[in-house]
Amino acid sequence: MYVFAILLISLLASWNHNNVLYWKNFSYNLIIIINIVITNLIITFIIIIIIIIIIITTTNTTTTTTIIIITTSSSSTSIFLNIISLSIASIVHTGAAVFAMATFDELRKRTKQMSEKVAKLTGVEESIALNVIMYAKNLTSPSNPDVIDKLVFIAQLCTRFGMSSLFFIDIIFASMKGKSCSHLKLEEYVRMICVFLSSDISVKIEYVFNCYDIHQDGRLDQREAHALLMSSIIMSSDDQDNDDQVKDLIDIVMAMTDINSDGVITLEEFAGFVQGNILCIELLGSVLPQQSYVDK
Ligand SMILES: [Ca+2]
Repeated sequence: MYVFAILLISLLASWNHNNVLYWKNFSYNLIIIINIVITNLIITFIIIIIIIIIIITTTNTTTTTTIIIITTSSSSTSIFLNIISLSIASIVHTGAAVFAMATFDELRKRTKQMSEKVAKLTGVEESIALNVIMYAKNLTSPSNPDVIDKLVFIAQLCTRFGMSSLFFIDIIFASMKGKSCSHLKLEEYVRMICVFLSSDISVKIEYVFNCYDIHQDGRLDQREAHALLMSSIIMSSDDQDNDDQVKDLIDIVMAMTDINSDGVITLEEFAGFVQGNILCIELLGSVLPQQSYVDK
């Protein structure tokens, strides 16, 4: 009964799962069951031998009967306990494996969904997105596998992508994580790297615009342009001189991009300008890595 019960549980666990690990689990349980059967056959054989020896060597009928009863009952108890313990071990193993496989399947499904989503958003191939996910997973901590720590993010952008301005790394981080979230999700980090790898210029334009949009209100105003330009230009020792230079630059930028002259730059205006002047994509500061770092 136990043997069939375990076989049935293992078979049910393996059913509908075209997964080699499920079948490994099933074969593992089969080995346990064969082990139970062989062990108990050997024990039964030994008991029969002992009983035959006792019958042959003992003349006293009462003593013989008593020894047979004691031997048989203790051996039966031992066999019974043996079956029970191995059965429980097998059932627990099957349950744990089924749970682990379910988690494994769920993880694989989530990774696949993420790679599909990111590939669609950034225009990179799904296999590239998948590789980036695998790379990014190495950067997370086991206690928080869906989050990229800010210090890791800074270190990655500095060492892996050759960015040196903490101000710009900070606005990239803020832009990728979004206003409402306190931490950067793995998916957002993956999306950022896929933007770096993407050859779709409109994806890059939207990314740059969102980084520049410090207030995250969908438009660039003169305060944002001022903050960005102050951090990008090489400063002279005279503060008044710097401020005048930045104001002049803002005037130039606004004249080029603010088509309806309402004092703010929308994504459409920014995209319209950059599409015609692709080298000016980072006109307010560097938020994309140099191509040599992306090609590595
Ligand atoms: Ca405008």
